[in-house]
Amino acid sequence: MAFDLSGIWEFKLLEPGQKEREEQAAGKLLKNSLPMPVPSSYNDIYPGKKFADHMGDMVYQRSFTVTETMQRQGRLVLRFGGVTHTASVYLNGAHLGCHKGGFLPFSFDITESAVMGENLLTVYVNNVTDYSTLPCGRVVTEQFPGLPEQTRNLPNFDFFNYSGIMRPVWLYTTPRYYIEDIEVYGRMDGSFCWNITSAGEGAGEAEVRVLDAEGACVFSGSGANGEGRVPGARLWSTDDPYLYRLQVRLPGADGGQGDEYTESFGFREIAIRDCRILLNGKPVYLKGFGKHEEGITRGRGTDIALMVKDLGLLKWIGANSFRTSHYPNSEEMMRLCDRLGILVIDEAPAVGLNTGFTATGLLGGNPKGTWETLETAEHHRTVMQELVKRDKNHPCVIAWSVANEPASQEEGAREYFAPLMEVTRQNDIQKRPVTIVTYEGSTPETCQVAELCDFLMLNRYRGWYDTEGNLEGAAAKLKAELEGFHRRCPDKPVMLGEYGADTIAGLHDVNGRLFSEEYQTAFMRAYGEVFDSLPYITGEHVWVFADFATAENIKRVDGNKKGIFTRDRRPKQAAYFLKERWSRL
Ligand code: GCB
Repeated sequence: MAFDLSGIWEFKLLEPGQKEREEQAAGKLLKNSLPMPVPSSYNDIYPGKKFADHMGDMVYQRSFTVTETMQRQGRLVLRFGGVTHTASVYLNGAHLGCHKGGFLPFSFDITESAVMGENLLTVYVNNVTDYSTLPCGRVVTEQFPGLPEQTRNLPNFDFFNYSGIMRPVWLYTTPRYYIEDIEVYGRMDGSFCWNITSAGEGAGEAEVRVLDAEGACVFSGSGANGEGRVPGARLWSTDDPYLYRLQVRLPGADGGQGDEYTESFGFREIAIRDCRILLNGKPVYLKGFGKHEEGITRGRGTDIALMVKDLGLLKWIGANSFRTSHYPNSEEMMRLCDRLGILVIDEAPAVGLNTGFTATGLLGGNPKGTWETLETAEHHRTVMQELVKRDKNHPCVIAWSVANEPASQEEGAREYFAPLMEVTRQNDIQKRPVTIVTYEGSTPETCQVAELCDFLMLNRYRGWYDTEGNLEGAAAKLKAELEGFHRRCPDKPVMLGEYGADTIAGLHDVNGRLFSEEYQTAFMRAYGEVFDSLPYITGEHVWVFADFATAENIKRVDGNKKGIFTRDRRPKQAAYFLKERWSRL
């Protein structure tokens, strides 16, 4: 049985130090609370800058009912899809545990702590980003004449620090002997392997069946792990995203109720050969975007209508892929991409790992060496494990991105990333390609991590942050850099992870100047011509799918405007250029 705890929860922002006092009363009803939708980012729900930009703790609360029927099932589990960035969870005043990392799921077995009847769930959330969190940020204290000290949390990244209970919360039951995890990998020749982790009181063997899309059984076997074959398996691809389902049944202990779970998967292989990414043995050229998971009102809160719409627009424009920049997207999104045949580069929330810059680019960074300063290594390792664990079975996931734009040119970058690349590969039975998305400061001469990557994903803004307005010069610079990386890593595919220009929808200019729709189109054309002239370029991801909210700063007019679509998903002129280009490629 599963119960969706989405809905209106009680909510309150907390002042520094207040959480510690309030936690003593985690079993009591909140006083002076506001209604708050879950899932949603809390920030844009009520007016007030203090509210939206609140730094620190907040508390969410709701109750739910446990019935005798639910208790009879065996176990009760509470599952959170994502709470940004840390959560501390209480049930009926008892502490269940904490989770750090805002974009990956976690759960608690509440069989013992839940009571029959009404239960009170209280969740303390903290949204601070610093040098120990992913993404990274900085807490700065400032003094102004005659005023008390002010503290602000500056993001080290260029997107609004939306937070709260942003993904669905579920209450579900399992029997006492239950399926904890399923891993399944289908290959091109119709062979597949499975690994089932069971837990709890029981010892029976799992029964395994593979069902095709019509529900016909095409394989049956048994055991916690094994190998099978589906003769003539229909491959999963972008044109024909055919999904099979692995149905797992675990017998009940002592004749009791058994557990059952059905996991979708596809038969498909990803490989890299001769500067190409191969899908089912054939080169695939990646066309698409870096994409934020966000929109008006609910921020980064799960919005299934927006997800379906976005993927519809992605198909409309002729794209076949996107990167979940700069954090894992929701599970609902991954399932949709499986179903629609969209290729995903699945990125960890590791952005801002560079003490030399801040998102505003104005306040100056911390001049100390990044890799001596950051305290993220252990957490980053856990995040990579959690990410692969969550997304391992999705055929849509073709690669992992361990970080976006770290200080990869600084001494210490190789030592920081080598074990993370290793742990990612070790945890993935599919051995998907792994990359680190790098920035302009990390050149063919200075980059410390290129050799660690299976393919190179480069973010470049020639013609925007430098050489602005001069697309001829920008293209020449871009080409020289790409050639430099190819000389350094002649066997690795190279793709653009980001390139783009801020564009105000509706601003037209006969001379195609900066910020106009004409400039964005010309920018895309100039970059496209460079890619077309270099045979080892294996993909182009434009920055960015749609305009999005950022922290307030004078480089951003109401957010980042590099979208090919506006924030309300209307196409800018460049969308038609890309649609035409991508339909040809
Ligand atoms: C980047 C970042 C991305 C920014 C983008 C920009 O390099 O990876 O997060 O939003 O540039 O528009 O400046």
